[in-house]
Amino acid sequence: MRKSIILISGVNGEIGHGLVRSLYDQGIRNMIGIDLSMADDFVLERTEDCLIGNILDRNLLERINAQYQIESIYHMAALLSTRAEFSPVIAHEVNVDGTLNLLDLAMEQAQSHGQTVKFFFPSSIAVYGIPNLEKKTSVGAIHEDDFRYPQTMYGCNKLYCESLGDYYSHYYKRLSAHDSSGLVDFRSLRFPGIISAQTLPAGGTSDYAPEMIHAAAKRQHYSCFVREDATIPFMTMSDAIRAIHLLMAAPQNALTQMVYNVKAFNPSAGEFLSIVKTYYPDADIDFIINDNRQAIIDSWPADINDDQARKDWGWSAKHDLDKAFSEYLMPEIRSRYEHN
Ligand code: AKB
Repeated sequence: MRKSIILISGVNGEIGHGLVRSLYDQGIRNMIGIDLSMADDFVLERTEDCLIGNILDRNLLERINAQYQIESIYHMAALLSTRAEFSPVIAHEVNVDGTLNLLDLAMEQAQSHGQTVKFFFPSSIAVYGIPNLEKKTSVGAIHEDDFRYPQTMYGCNKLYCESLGDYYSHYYKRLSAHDSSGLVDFRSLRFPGIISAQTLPAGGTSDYAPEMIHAAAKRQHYSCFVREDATIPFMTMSDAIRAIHLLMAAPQNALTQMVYNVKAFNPSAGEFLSIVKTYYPDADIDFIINDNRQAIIDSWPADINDDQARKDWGWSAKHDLDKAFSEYLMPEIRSRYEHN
C-alpha cells in the first residue's frame, strides 16, 4: 500500500509556507514538499518529508509516483513576473513544463488508484494585459474573460497553464478508449499581489507593497519602483490561503468555472505608503521609478471582479486595507521586528 499524501511544490516559497502553516494547523500531517533548496525548519517541522529537487526532473517525479498515493497537489513552484523577464526561456520551462509534469503525475496517479486527484494552481492577475492607462482607469473591475492578453512571460505561462488544467480535467486523450475526464480536478485562483506578514516575496512585480511595509518595520530605507498612482489589487496572505481552502473544499458541482478572480483591496502605491506612515511616521520611503517594472504594473488591472467566487463558493476577503494592517500585518510584523 502506498502512503496517501498531499504534495506541495515550491514549498519554501511564500504561499507554500502559508499553506503548510494552515494545513498543519488543521491537523494535516501527510504533506510532502518539493523545492529546489532545503526547506527551513518551520516547513520541515510541519511536513512529513521535504524533497530537494526540480519539478522538471522526471526521475524524481517517477520516484514520487512509485512511492506515494497522491490525494491532492498544490503546485506553488513558479518563477514570478519580474524574474521571468530576465530569463524567459527558463521561466517557460519551470512555469509551463513544470506544471505539465505535475498535471501528468496527477493523471497517472488518478488512473492508477482510481480516485480523483485535486490540483490547485495559483494563477495571477498577470494573465491580464490592459493596452494603456486610459483604458486601465476606465474599465473598472475586470471579469475573468476580459483582457486576457498578457504582456509578460509569466502571464503567458499562467494563462496557458489554466488551459492545460482544463485539458487534463476534461479532454485528456479524448481519442483513446478510456474516458479520463474528471480524474484530475483542476482548480485555480487568479491572485492579486499578496502581502504576507511572515515572509517577503522574491522576483515579483507586485513586491513593492510588501517590501514597503517590511522595510518600514525594519527601519530601513526603501525606494518604491513604481509611481505613487500605480494601482493593482492586493490581498493578505491569510486571505489568499483562506481562498485556497474554500475553493478546494467546494463541492465540484458548485463550481461554474475552473479559474476564479479573488481580491480584497486596491490602493495606489501612494495610498499604501500613507497607511504605512500612520504606523511608521518616520518611514524612509521614496519613489524611484523603474520604467520597465512600471509598464508591467500599468498592464495589470487596477481592479478585478470576484463576484463569481462569491457566488459559487462563498468567497469574501476578511481583510480590507485597514484590517489588513490593524488585524494581520501590524501585530505579526511588530512582534517579529521589534524583538530583533
Ligand atoms: C508577481 O508580481 O509576479 C506576482 C503576481 C501578481 O502574480 N506577485
